Amino acid sequence: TGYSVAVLGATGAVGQQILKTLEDKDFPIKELKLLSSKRSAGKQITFKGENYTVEEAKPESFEGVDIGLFSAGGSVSKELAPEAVKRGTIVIDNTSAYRMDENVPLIVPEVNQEALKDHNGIIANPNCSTIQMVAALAPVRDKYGLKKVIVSTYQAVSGAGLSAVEEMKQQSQDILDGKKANPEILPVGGDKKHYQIAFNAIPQIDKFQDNGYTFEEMKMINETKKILEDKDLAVAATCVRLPVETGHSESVYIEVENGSPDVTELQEVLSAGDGITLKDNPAEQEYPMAVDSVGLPDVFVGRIRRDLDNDKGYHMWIVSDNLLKGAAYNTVQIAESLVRLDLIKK
Ligand code: 11C
Repeated sequence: TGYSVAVLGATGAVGQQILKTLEDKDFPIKELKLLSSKRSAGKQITFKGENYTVEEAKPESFEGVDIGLFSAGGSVSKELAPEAVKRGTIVIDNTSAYRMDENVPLIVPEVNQEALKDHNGIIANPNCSTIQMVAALAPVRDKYGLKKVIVSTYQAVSGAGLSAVEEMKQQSQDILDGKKANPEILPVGGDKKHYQIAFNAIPQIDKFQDNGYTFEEMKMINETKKILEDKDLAVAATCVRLPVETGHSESVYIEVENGSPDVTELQEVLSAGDGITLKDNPAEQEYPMAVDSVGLPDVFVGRIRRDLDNDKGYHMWIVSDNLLKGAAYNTVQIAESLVRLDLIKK
C-alpha cells in the first residue's frame, strides 16, 4: 500500500533532504524512483536500508508515478513537469518555474493548504526564504492584519547548492593557508562575475532584474503576496548571502493593520502558530541562530520588539533550516496535505 513516488534531483542538496524527510515521516511509499540529470545517473543511494540506482529522468520515467517531487532546477521542471502531469503524476515542484503561474497553487501548508484544491497537476513549493517568513507572519496577519513587510535576509550558502558549499569551504581553507580565494560559482553560477564568499557578505542572490532588485528579492516579494492572497500588501526585500553553511536568517519589520499588541501578546500569537518555535528571551541572551536550526523542521522566531517610532510597527528575527522547512520538509508536507485532503488520483 501507499503511493508510487519519484524524486527528481535525488542527488542534490534538496533531493537528499527530501529522501531523509520521506524516511523520517514514514511517508506511505509503494514504489520509489530516484531520478536525475544524465550527469548524476548511475549513482547509488540508500533509502530505508535499500539500495537504489539513480536513473536519468525522461518523460516515460513518470508512467505509473502518483507523486513527483521535483528539485532539479527550473529548466528541467519546465521540460518534465508537463510530461509527468500528462501521465497522471501530481508534481510538487521546488523550483521557481511555475510559482507565479495563476493555475498553479503556491503552498505553505500551515498558511494556505486550502488552495491545493484548485490544483491542475502542478503544485509549487515556494522559495526557502519566503516560506519561513510567511509561516511566521501568517498568525500575526490572521489576528491583526498586515500592511507592510520589510525584510533583509542573511542567507546560507547551501541555498545555492552543494557545489557552492564546497566552494565556501575551499575558499576558507585557502585563505587560512595564506592563499588567494578563487571564486567560480557565487553569487550566481550563471552570472558574469564571481566573488569570494568566505569571510564576506554578498548583497546579491540570483540575477539582477531590470528594476534593480535581484530575482531572489522579487521572489520574496511576489510569492509572499500570492501565498497570503494579498496583492495590496507592501513588501520590500534585500537578500544577502553570508558564509553560513545552512540556516537562513531574516530581519523582518512589519506594520499591522488593526490594534497595537504589546510584545508579550505578539509572542503568544507566534508561539501558538503551527510549526513555529518562539525563542525570545533577551534577559537570558536567547534568540534563534542558524546553527541551532540545522536539521529541525521548525521556523524559529525571536528578537520581537515594537518599533520606537511607529506603534503599529514591529521588528523580529526569523530563522529556519533552508533545506528543510525552506524546501524538502515543506515539499513532503504538501504531499501529506494532498493525501489528507484526498486529492491524489490513484
Ligand atoms: C538561495 N533561495 O538561498 C535560494 C535557493 O527558487 O527555490 C532557492 C531557489 C529557489 O539561494
